[in-house]
Amino acid sequence: MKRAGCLIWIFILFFTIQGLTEEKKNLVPDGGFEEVREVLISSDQYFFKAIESGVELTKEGPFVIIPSNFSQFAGGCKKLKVIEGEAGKEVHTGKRAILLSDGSFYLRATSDAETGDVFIARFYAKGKGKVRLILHLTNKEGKYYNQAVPNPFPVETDEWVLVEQRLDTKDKPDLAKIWARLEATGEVYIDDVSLVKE
Ligand SMILES: [Ca+2]
Repeated sequence: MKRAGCLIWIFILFFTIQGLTEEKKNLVPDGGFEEVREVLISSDQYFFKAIESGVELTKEGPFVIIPSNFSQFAGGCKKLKVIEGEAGKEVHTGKRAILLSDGSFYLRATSDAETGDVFIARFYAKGKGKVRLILHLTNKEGKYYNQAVPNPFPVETDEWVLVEQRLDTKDKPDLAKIWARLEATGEVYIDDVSLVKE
């Protein structure tokens, strides 16, 4: 009996370790956009200025609703809206997704990296436009020096489709860190973003 119990524990341990090594960490926190940040517009210079410059955000009274994994805009942006709705319809899973239109923003998604690392971005999209996930690359001196940019993925559908993009850094010498941003032209709904190091 004692031996059988021991064997069971060995099996449990074996499969747990195997599970841990197979599951790769999603570098994007809250990739499903389920958590939001309510920002009081009048007391926040950053979003106050964004609205003044014409960015459309989701407003609720004196607040704007920002995805919790938002870091900063990258250049201009027409719309970044938090969408609420039914899974499989307005949103892919959960209760929320985003709508990104003619713009780009950085996610709170960074990682140490070295030249030759391959990153796989996966997310669901629908709408009409083009979408992609781009990596901002920082060298060993901590300076921005290049980007890993996949071809934009064309979206023209009311159904959620899986977008998968491979970002190879073999031709980017001196790489030390990556930082991810989403970019859309047209109007693209996005949900369930994951970025893993292959
Ligand atoms: Ca979601």
